[in-house]
Amino acid sequence: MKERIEILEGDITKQEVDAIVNAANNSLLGGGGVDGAIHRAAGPQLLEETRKIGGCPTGEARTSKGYRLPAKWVIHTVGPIWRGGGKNEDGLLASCYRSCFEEAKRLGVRTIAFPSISTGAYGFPLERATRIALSETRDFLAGDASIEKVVFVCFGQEVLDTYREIFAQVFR
Ligand code: AR6
Repeated sequence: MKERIEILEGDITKQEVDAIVNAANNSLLGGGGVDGAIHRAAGPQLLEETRKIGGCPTGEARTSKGYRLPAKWVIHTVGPIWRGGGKNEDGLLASCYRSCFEEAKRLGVRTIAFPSISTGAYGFPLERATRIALSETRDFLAGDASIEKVVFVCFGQEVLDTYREIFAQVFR
């Protein structure tokens, strides 16, 4: 199963995969961070489509086309804002990953790339978020044969180092 996971440093908008995941907000109308980068790279048609979708609750996912991106699909998910850990942040973040995998399966996606959801503007502690990302992925892949590759696109060295370290623990 390990072989179906790739961890790399880079820009998610450049990934040649079937679907990329966006760390969006409840409005789905764009923002900063990876959301801003995805909207810029996809072009204005993405916003036209997400406006029609009309928002997304925290912990869920909604799909649009990728427009000018190499990826065919963008799966928009809304991670929790970190409020100290007592507001079900862990459960909501796990739900984001599960919802994205369900969307991917429904769409027949074989390759999917994730950013580090909630760990930028939303302030979720990086190690804790990474453990959730990788264990949800392990649990999903254990029961699924349709997804061939899951790529974790790490923005910067700290994120890359953290993913490598937690990967070694989760896939021991
Ligand atoms: N490719 C991959 N990862 C990236 C990229 C990129 N091009 N750009 C940034 N990251 P954030 P959040 C990393 O803040 O915490 C937006 O305004 C970034 O370094 O993008 O879920 C939305 O509209 C970090 O590691 O998402 C929401 O309002 C990770 O992506 C809010 O931010 C997530 O950081 C969502 O906050």
